[in-house]
Amino acid sequence: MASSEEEVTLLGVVGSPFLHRVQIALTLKRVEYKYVEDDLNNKSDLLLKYNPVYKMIPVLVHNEKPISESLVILEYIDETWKHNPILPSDPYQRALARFWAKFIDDKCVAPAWKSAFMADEKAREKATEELFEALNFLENELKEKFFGGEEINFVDIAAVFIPIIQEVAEMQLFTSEKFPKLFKWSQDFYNHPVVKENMPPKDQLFAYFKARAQSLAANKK
Ligand SMILES: N[C@@H](CCC(=O)N[C@@H](CS)C(=O)NCC(=O)O)C(=O)O
Repeated sequence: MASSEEEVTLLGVVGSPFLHRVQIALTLKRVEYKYVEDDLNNKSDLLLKYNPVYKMIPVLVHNEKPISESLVILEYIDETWKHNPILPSDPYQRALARFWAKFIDDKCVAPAWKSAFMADEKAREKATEELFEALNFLENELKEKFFGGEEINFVDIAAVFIPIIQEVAEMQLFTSEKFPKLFKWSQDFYNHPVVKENMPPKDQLFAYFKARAQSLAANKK
């Protein structure tokens, strides 16, 4: 638990998988925090002040000190509130967890988004090809119920956008025939009580993705 002298504030936009990563970690650690919803079409002064470099949510503000970038925030949370660890204690296993979380950001996030929401069919097919190539690695990495073993860890939390997009996209990202282990993981992870507690209702998730897709398409014109 965060002590009563600690002030923890989280800036976000409900529906953003990057925000939900941080919320899942805070819930796992049972850290109480104040949530502040931002508006990406009209960013708050607070967001611009706390993340002037990327101007992106999520931002965690701990006792007035801002931290940005969801994976960096997860590591900060794990080092600050040490109970219920989300990174393994063994240095090699920690390095591997960081490797796969970075791989998810570098190789899976953009193709998954494009494969689910791009209007152009050719671009969508290309993205799906890239995504499947990347997901194949994750499928082979899944040896137990979760990437973290019997409990969810850093890599599971990083991969939260997979079940989210499976949930909201008209066409699922992939089937159980294509990636059986990942498919089961996606369902188990989404139904984990801590994850469930932090997931907005489907219509709210859907509204977020629809608005983001429209705003990204408008910015490209
Ligand atoms: N690498 C960042 C990505 C965060 C991100 O993409 N945030 C989006 C919302 S999902 C955002 O704030 N976008 C603001 C903008 O595009 O202007 C992280 O892991 O925190």
